[in-house]
Amino acid sequence: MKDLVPAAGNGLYDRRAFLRGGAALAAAMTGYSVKAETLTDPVWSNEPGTLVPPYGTPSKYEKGVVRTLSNPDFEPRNSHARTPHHLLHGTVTPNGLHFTISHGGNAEIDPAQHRLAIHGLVKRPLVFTAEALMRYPTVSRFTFVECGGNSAPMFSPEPIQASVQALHGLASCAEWTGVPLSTLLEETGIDPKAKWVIAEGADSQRLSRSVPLAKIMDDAMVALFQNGERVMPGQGYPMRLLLPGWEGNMNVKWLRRLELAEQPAMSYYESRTYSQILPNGKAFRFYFIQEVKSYITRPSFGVELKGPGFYEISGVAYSGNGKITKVMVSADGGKSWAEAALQEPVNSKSFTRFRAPWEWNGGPAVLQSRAWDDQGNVQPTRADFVAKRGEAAKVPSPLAFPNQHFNSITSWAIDANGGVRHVYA
Ligand SMILES: Nc1nc2c(c(=O)[nH]1)N[C@H]1C(S)=C(S)[C@@H](COP(=O)(O)O)O[C@H]1N2
Ligand SMILES: [Mo]
Repeated sequence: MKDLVPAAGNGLYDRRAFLRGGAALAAAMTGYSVKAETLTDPVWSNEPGTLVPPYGTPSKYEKGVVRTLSNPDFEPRNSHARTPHHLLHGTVTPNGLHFTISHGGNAEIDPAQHRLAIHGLVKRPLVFTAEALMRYPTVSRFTFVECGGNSAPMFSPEPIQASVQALHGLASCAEWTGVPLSTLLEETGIDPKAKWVIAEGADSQRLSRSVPLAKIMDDAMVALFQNGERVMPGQGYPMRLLLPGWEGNMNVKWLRRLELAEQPAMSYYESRTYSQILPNGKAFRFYFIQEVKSYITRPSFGVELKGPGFYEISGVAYSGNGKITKVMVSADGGKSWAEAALQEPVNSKSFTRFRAPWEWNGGPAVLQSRAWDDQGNVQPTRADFVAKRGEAAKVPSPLAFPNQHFNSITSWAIDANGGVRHVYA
């Protein structure tokens, strides 16, 4: 096993073991295949298969891979669904498992009736149908959407024993295709007085948020497609505003109106729900960016170890500021760190999959990940984060956020049986 070079304490190997591949990893993996036995034909090899449906769904054996719902009885109120990160892999969230927050339920929109108006401080106000938008040049890009309230359970003074889905399930990543807003605003023309764009949805909430014009011109799009198919009802069918890397709430779904204005609207969601009241009584408004974050998805709570030996530690990292440049992984609660391998391509403002080779010796271990982005940001340690932003039970600092924009480290403690507990380390 000479190619397996230790990179940090408690069994972490150099990530280049994955690149060297072959011999070293094969040696480390010995013993994980099933025992040699006579291979027989199972029943499915002797019968015709089932018919191919027009729209495919996952295997019936994957029934457990579903979102968790905040409103399982479908009462007439808001409704949230969380992505099962611990049961997924790679970097793309399947459409049926994309997290969803719909404050007034999903609007059911007939695309032929839907209109998007662009007006206010423009030279020519315009109204578009979905069909008209399809005639414009489109762009595709991967990006994550994350609710500002994602990871809120991490503010608890005691670590909550729950899966990555429960802790961090309000973030997902997809390939979005649509029309850049800069294209549409070139056509409407922009009055030089315009500084903000107020976006409004067609749902019963008429959710509206104010977005700086500079962001709209930079990389905002009216998204029409999600992972190749039309945007899902829960993601805003037939069209949504997509603001890569910015707070989920601003990505207005069922988008029907964009008004260019000199001032922000101070709408309900920007001045109340998604404004944090600080201990000094002031509101922290317009917290736009979802900052650099990462978490290990396997092993994790509910994804346990089956005996000592070799494991791939794996998780997702992302930053609303740009690309992930580095992820470090620890197996000893942050005493020592090894650099993880990043799966190419690493896309800006997108999920990035990281992996680290690890040999569990059966003893105590605390697994952590920590991410860096290309704008020089680093994911804060829990101690730093709590000192700056507070923790529900502690006397908070003047910058304390009661329950939003948590981006510190998640720690998984492995017990002697391979069980995984959520700890603060
Ligand atoms: N019109 C409208 N847009 C909306 C919402 C909504 O309820 N109505 N929810 C917002 C919130 S709080 C978030 S976090 C994101 C979630 O996007 P998703 O449901 O597509 O994951 O959509 C935002 N856009
Ligand atoms: Mo949200």
